[in-house]
Amino acid sequence: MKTALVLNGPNLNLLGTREPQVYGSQTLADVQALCERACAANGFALDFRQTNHEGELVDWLHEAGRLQAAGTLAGVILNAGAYTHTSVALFDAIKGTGITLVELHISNVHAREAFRHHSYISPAAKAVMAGWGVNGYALAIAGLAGMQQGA
Ligand code: CA2
Repeated sequence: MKTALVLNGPNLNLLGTREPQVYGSQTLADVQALCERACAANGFALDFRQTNHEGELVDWLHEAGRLQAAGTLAGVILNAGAYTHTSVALFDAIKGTGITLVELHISNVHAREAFRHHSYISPAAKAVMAGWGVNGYALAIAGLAGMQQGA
C-alpha cells in the first residue's frame, strides 16, 4: 500500500480557533481524521504533518522525493500556508525532487487579497485546488488515487 503524504505549513495548527468564516470551524486534528477516512477509502496509508518552519517543509519534500523514488509514496498534498506566496525554496525543493505534488488551499486564494494571488508552488505542482474548504483534502486524496491509475 502506498502512502499519501499531507504536509501543512505555518499557522495551520490554528485551524478551528479563529477566522471560521475563511477556514471553517474544523481543527487540524479534524482534518487529519478526514484524511484518514479518505486514505482508507482510496487504498492509501496516511502520513500527516504540520510545521511552522520553512526549512522543515524543505526537508520533508526531500524525504518525499526519496520515498517516491523507492516506490512507497503516491505523492504529496501540500498546504504551504503563507509560504505559498513567498518561498522560492519550496519551488526549488519540488522541482529538485520531481515529486508528484498537489497544491492545496482551504480558501479560494484568488478571491482574497492580491498578495495571495501569486503562488511559487503552482508552477511546480501537478495540480492545484483552492476554495473547497477542508473537504478539499479528501478531494485531493481522491485525485491522487486517480493519478495512480493514469486518470
Ligand atoms: O487557504 C489556505 O489554505 C491558505 O493556504 C491558508 C494560509 C494562507 O496564508 C494562504 O494564503 C491560504 C493561512 C493559514 C492560517 O490558518 C489559520 C487558521 C485559523 C486561524 C488563523 C490562521
